[in-house]
Amino acid sequence: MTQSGPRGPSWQWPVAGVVAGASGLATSWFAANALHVRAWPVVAVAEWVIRHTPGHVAETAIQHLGHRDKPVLVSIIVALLTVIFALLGAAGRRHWWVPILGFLVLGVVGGLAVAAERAEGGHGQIAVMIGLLTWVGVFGLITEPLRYQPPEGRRAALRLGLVAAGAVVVGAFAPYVGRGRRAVEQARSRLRLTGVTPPVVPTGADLGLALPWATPTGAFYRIDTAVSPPALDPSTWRVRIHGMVERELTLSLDDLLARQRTQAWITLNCVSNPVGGDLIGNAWWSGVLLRSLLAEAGVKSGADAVLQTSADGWTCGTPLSALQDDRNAMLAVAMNGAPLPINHGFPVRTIVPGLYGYVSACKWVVDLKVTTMDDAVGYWIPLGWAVKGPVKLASRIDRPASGDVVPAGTYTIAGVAWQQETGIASVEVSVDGGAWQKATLGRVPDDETWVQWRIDVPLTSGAHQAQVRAVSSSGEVQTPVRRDVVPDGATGWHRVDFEVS
Ligand SMILES: Nc1nc2c(c(=O)[nH]1)N[C@H]1C(S)=C(S)[C@@H](COP(=O)(O)O)O[C@H]1N2
Ligand SMILES: [Mo]
Repeated sequence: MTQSGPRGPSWQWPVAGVVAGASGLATSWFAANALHVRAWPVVAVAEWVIRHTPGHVAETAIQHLGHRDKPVLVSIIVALLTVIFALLGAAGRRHWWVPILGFLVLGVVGGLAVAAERAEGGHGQIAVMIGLLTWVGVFGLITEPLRYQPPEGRRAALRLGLVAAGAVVVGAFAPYVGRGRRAVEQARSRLRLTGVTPPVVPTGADLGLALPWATPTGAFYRIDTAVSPPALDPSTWRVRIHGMVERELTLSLDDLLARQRTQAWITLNCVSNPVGGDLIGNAWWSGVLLRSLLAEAGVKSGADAVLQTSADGWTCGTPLSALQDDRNAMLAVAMNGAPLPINHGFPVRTIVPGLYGYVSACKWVVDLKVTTMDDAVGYWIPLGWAVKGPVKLASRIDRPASGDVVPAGTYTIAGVAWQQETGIASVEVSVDGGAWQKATLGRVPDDETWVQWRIDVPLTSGAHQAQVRAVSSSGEVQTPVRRDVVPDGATGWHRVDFEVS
């Protein structure tokens, strides 16, 4: 096909570039899932960007995006790539080699980012290669009819359509082919955890008015940086306890299950939870106390922190004191009486009452290094979050919600309050800026969970507002000062505005 001058309808070339590009992204995404490597090249690039973003830029971004910075960044990269693909495709109309060179350069960038990933073997490069081959192959295939003299525009359009549909199907099915994930789901459903009992809600804890006191697993919030969560085989999972210890321990799941079990209701919340937000949940956790595992390993003097690492390379630094005092800090194997769901850290995660998740609740935990606070710098710290993350005193109105219309007469306002490890002494509600009135509290087993509260108030028709504040068992009154979630958790009173008919 020697010829000169532009070929084919001009609009088909950029479209061919985008379709070929999307196909390559889809096959590499598929390959990454099937090979059970976490670092899809686009994710690897996103993580590289996050690691190399100057602190203040990252801070501003996270202030706006909270802990969801990575999905947003991945979307931005995919959008940028789409533009590049279109440009490359358009350039291919005159110079066949430009898109090939462009795809090669993008492939090298992806390959380098994958190589820079911690905790990834050479498998990641296979996904890059498959994506690159798809780009070049698909671009050649769908532009081939355009190279004829005269161009066969209709045949080209047909190929475009078929390939685009194929790419969508491949991309959509990718998360399900993960041979790793499927096998692990099966292993998870076969797992029988002795000594794990189903949750029984303590009498008087659930006032039955708003959200349940015990959060169902399916409704439990999920926060992590994993675009595809690690699928770990429970039979090969190990956790290593090392660093400043007398005896290094490497424990399998069976080793862990052979030890004494502890079970507790514990409320977990995220430092990114805004006032009135729902990044909080209460579950029945079963596992092994960390203080007994640390005692077994023998912590050396001078240590004051544990650097926890998950199978996907995420890290957090936890003060040793929180893992050694009398709270139920544990390596958890079960949530609400069943093995942990993959998304919540299967097969083993850490749960530490009283600390926000970002400094304590390591999912898919594989490594616990006993060390000092200077050394235990976790994932979120260089991105502008505080080194220590004790849970702040907080409360929320769940009933009514802002915008609700409720009937006139006596109405029950209800919600939750929490400060795990410290406990809630009382909760007060103010309607329309009036005096603070004491609410009735639900009963709780101990200080490690949230507390439900309720109060009956007379309401006349019109617009109303209600505010809530909690008083902790140590006498602290919840501050009205509004602070954002960065760097160590939001403060301020939750307020709802509603209508009485
Ligand atoms: N491996 C890993 N563990 C992690 C995180 C993460 O990004 N990766 N996020 C932490 C944060 S910020 C919170 S709030 C909790 C959330 O746990 P959940 O998703 O089970 O609710 O997990 C923590 N553990
Ligand atoms: Mo979090």
